[in-house]
Amino acid sequence: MKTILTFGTFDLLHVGHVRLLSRARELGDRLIVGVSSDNLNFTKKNKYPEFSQDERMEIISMIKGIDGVFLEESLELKDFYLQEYGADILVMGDDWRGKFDHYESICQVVYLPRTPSISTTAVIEKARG
Ligand code: C2G
Repeated sequence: MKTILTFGTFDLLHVGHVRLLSRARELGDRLIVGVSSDNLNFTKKNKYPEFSQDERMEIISMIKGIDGVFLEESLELKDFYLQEYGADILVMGDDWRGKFDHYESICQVVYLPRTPSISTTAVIEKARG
């Protein structure tokens, strides 16, 4: 049984997010997703997501192939989460390439290519007109 862990905000869920999750799921038998908390986002990006952490967790938990969802409250707790959920592979989008290599002492670390030309920011801008 191979467990995959990935992390993200997943605000205004779009096809880039679900493709990443689908490719992550194919690398193992079980996919657990750490959804970044509202406060973690504020710390990282100086703004709160459009959808609350409870809404984002509820949406992610309904996606086919997702076996568990938890709240990621700090970027520095990744080693704790990886051990807590028994991760065999940490999957991140390649915008984070190199940033999590030090977790290779705990599990394999894989960076997957992002889907080009789509982002939450682009969705917001498009909707605003
Ligand atoms: N993603 C993608 N293609 C896009 C947009 C996003 O593959 N066009 C991927 C990202 O690379 C990431 C996941 O979808 O793996 C979630 O993206 P974000 O919500 O932007 O996640 P982020 O804010 O980078 O949070 O602990 C790390 C953070 O929680 C990551």
